[in-house]
Amino acid sequence: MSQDKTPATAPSATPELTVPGRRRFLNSAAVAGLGAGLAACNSGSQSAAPAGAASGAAPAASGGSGHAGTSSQPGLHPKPGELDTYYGLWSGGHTGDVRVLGMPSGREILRIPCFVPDALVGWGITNESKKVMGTKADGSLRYTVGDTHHVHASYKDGDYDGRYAFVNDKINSRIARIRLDYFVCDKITEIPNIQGFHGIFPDKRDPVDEKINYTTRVFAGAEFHLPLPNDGKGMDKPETYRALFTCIDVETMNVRWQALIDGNCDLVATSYDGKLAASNQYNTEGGAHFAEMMSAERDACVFFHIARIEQAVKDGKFKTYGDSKVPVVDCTRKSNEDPKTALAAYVSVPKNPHGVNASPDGKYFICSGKLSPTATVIELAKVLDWFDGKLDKIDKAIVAEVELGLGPLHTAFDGRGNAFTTLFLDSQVVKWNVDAAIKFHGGDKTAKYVVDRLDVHYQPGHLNASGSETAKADGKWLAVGCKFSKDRFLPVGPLHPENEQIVDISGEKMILTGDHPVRGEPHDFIIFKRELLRPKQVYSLDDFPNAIKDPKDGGITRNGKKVTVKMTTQAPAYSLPEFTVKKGDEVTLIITNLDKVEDLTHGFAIPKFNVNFIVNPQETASVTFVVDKPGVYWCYCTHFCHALHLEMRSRMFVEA
Ligand code: K7E
Ligand code: CUA
Ligand code: CA
Repeated sequence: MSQDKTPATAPSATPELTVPGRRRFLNSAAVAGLGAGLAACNSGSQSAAPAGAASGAAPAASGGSGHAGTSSQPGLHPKPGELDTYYGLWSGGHTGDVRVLGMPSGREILRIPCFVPDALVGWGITNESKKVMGTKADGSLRYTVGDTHHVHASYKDGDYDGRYAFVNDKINSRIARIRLDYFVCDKITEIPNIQGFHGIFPDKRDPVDEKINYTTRVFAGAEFHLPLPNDGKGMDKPETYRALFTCIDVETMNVRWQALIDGNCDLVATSYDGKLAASNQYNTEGGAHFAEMMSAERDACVFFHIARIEQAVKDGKFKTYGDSKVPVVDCTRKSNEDPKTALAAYVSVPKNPHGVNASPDGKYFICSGKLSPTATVIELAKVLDWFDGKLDKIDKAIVAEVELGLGPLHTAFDGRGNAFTTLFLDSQVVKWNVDAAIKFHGGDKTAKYVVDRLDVHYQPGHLNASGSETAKADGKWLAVGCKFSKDRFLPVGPLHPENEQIVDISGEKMILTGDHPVRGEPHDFIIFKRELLRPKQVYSLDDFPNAIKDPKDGGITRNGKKVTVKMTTQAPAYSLPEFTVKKGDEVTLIITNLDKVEDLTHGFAIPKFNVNFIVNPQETASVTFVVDKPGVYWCYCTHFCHALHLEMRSRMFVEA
C-alpha cells in the first residue's frame, strides 16, 4: 500500500498532508501497515500555521531542514571537563538495558544492565546479579533476553525524588527497579497472568493518605490477551483471552493486585493527586489478528479508581488465576456501569491510540491517535466527576480532540501550556497549545492551537522534554527518539543506529540542535535536572553481608567438593597471588575491593571458565563455577586500575 494514497482516505486532512514529497521516503514495508489503517478525522482541521508548515515540500532525501537557527541556551556542547546539566534515563529496547545520557549533550555515560547479561560488569555472571535476574534450578539464568521500553522514576511532591527508576521487560513481563544512588538494578519481578507488559508508570502520591506524597506503587499495562489461566486450555478461543492491569509495590516489588479489563493496555499514565491511573487501549476489539485490531473506529483509554480497587481487594472481592495468588479485581465494562461503585471507566479515543501522557499542570491526560491524526485531551477532574455521579457520560471528560498530523504517538510538555507530539508518519514534532485546542474543540474555530512544526529524522517514536513528566517541567530541551536514521550518519552496513535528536524548546519556535546516534533500540526516556540525584561513587563494605573486610580474613575453605575462595583487592594486587583447588570442585570465589578511591574498579577474569566481573570500590562480588579441567589458569584484572594493572594477577591451580 502506497503511503501517498493516504490523503485520499483522509478527506479532512490539512493541505500539507497531501504533499507527497514529504513522505516519499516512507514507501517502506516498515510503515506500510500503519498507513493502511489510517482513519479520517472528523473533528475539523487546522492548517498548521507558522513557517514550519510551509516547509512541507522540503525533499525528504536531504532530510528536510527543520528550523534554521542556533540555540542560545548554554550546555549543548559542553567544553572539555564541563558537566551536563540534566540526566537522561533511556530505555535500551531489546538490548534489555537502561542507558544514562548526559543532557543536553546526548553523551552516553553508563549502561545499567537489568534483564540481560552484560559482559563489562559481569551482570549475569556474579551470584549477586544472578540472584536479581532469577535462575533456574540448575543455577543458570532463567532468561537472557529482554526488551525495555519505558523508564520512569519515583516521585515526591510531583517531582523526582532520586530513589528509584523502573523499567519494563516486554518479552518476559518483568519489571526492574534501579537504585538511583548506585545506578544498579536491585530487584526484578516477573508479573503473573500477563504477556506483552508494555506501559509502566509510578504513582505520584497515595490516593487516600495525604501524608504519603511520594511513590509507593507502580502500574503495569499488558498488551497481549491470554487465556486465563494460560495453561494450554482454550487456546483456540481468542475471544475468551483477556488482558490485565497490574499494581506493584515499590518497596517489596511484590505484585499487589491485578485488574481484569475489556480490551488491552498499552501505555500507562498516573495523576498528580494519586487518585487515577490510566492506560490507552488500541485493541478494544480483542482481536487476535492485525485486521481485527483495527476494525473499530474508536478504542479507549481506561481509567482506574485506585482507592476503590484497593478497597475491593481488602473486602475480598477478587479472584485468582492458576498458580498465582495475586488478587484480580473485575474492571470490565459490564461490572462497572454504576459510576458510584465503578472501579474503572472507559473513555473512548479514536482508532488505535498510542501514548497517554499527563500534563504537568495535573489537569489532563492526552492520548495520541496513532491511526487517527488526532490527540484527545481528557480532563481528569471530569473523570472524577463521573466516578462521583456528577457527570452523566464519561466521554464528556473529553475536552478536546484535535487534528495534529499523521501518526501521532507520544506527547511531552514545556510547562507553559504547550504540548509536543511526535508524528511518526509525517516525521515531525508538532508543538500545540492545549488551552487553544480546548477552545477550538469547544467551537472557537479561530483558536490557533498549532504553534509550530519541526521536521525530525526520521519516524519519531517517543519524545520527552526536560522535567516533562513532573510538575517542574522547565521547557528547555526536548529529545526525540527517531526510529530510523537513514542518511544521518556514516553508513555501517545494514544495521543503522537510531537518531536521538535534541531540540531547543525554550523559545516559540523549536530549534533542532543535534543528532546523536544511539545503539538500538531505545523507546521512552526521561530528562531531569542533575541536582535531583545524589549518586554515590564508593560502596560501603557493610552493604555486603559476605564482605571480606581484611585481607587476613581471606583464604580457602573446603566443605566436601564445595570450595570457597575469599580474597581482597588493593591496586595493583589480589590478596591471594595463587590458590589451589581440585578437579570437580564447585568453587565459589568472593572478592571484596578494599580500595576506597573513587573510580578504582578492578576486574577478575579466569580463562576457560567463563568468568569475568568487576568489583567497584568497597564492593563485594562473587561467582560460583565448577572446575572440570586440571591445569594452571592465570586470573587477571580486566579493568584498568593502575600503572601495574597488567601485573595484577593471580593463579588458579586445578589439581587433577
Ligand atoms: Cu511508542 Cu513501547 Cu512507548 Cu516504542 S512504545 S516508540
Ligand atoms: Cu586491578 Cu586492573
Ligand atoms: Ca482498535
